[in-house]
Amino acid sequence: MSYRTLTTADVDHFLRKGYVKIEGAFERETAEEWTRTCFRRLGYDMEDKSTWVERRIHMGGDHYVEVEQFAPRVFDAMCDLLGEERIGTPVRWSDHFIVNLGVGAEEPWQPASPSTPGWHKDGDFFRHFLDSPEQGLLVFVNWTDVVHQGGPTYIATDSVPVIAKFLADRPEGVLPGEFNFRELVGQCKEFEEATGQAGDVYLLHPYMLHAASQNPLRLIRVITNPPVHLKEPMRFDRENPNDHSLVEQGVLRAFGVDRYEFRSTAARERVVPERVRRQQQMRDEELRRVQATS
Ligand SMILES: O=C(O)CCC(=O)C(=O)O
Ligand SMILES: [Fe+2]
Repeated sequence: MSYRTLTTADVDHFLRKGYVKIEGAFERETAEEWTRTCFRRLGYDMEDKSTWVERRIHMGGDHYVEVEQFAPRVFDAMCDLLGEERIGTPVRWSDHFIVNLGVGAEEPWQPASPSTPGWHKDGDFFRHFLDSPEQGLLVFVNWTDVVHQGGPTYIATDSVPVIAKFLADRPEGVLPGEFNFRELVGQCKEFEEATGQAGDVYLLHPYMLHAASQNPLRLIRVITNPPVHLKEPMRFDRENPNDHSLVEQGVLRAFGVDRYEFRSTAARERVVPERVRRQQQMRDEELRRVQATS
């Protein structure tokens, strides 16, 4: 198998640990520009913590870039993981920033463990099946440096087999609110911190369990998590097992087989999360603020 950008070691790491990290995917200056815009939108001063009203902010957004132009190596890696012809278009990133300015700074710092609050699999907008096309990859884009004790997202790097088995046992699908994430992460033993520099990008298996972490250093931590979606549901029973994408192979590996037949027994379903309504409201407030200062 030949890949555009991933090395054999990257592929092996993705299959074992469920993610690859692409370092220096875009310029630090660009990341800094986006972060400055983020703060202007919030109405916060980057240099003055007393202006940071909220510690954790999930912003809406309306500025989009094409990943193929913005971060070509990441686009190539996405193609390596999924197959270019299977990726839903457009493949874009936006300024839907997820900001951590000091979550849990007053409490004693806790390393990643099953008792970390907030473990989840992304995808609050659809009924989840083993083969769901809505989330082909989980992505973390670093717009700032992200360091230990500065709010790196915690990841459970042995969660892919746990989620694979959970979803395989539920052909009727699982609504976002129906996962028992505490019980699921309780089966995991390997935890890492998704640290990195501004301009680094993580591409993760869509089943990867992850959780926000504390930021006792009160550093500015800005990321986005734009999903990549697929044109068609995943398949685990392709005629030629070599045609399975690396994401599909990650699932097959969990079952210890070359092929697996999955048939959903309920219709795919979209869910409108409360988050979307909240983000629209926040966006309206930002626009008022930005207009008032320009
Ligand atoms: O803020 C973080 O570190 C994680 C955020 C996250 O996972 C999410 O918003 O889905
Ligand atoms: Fe998430």
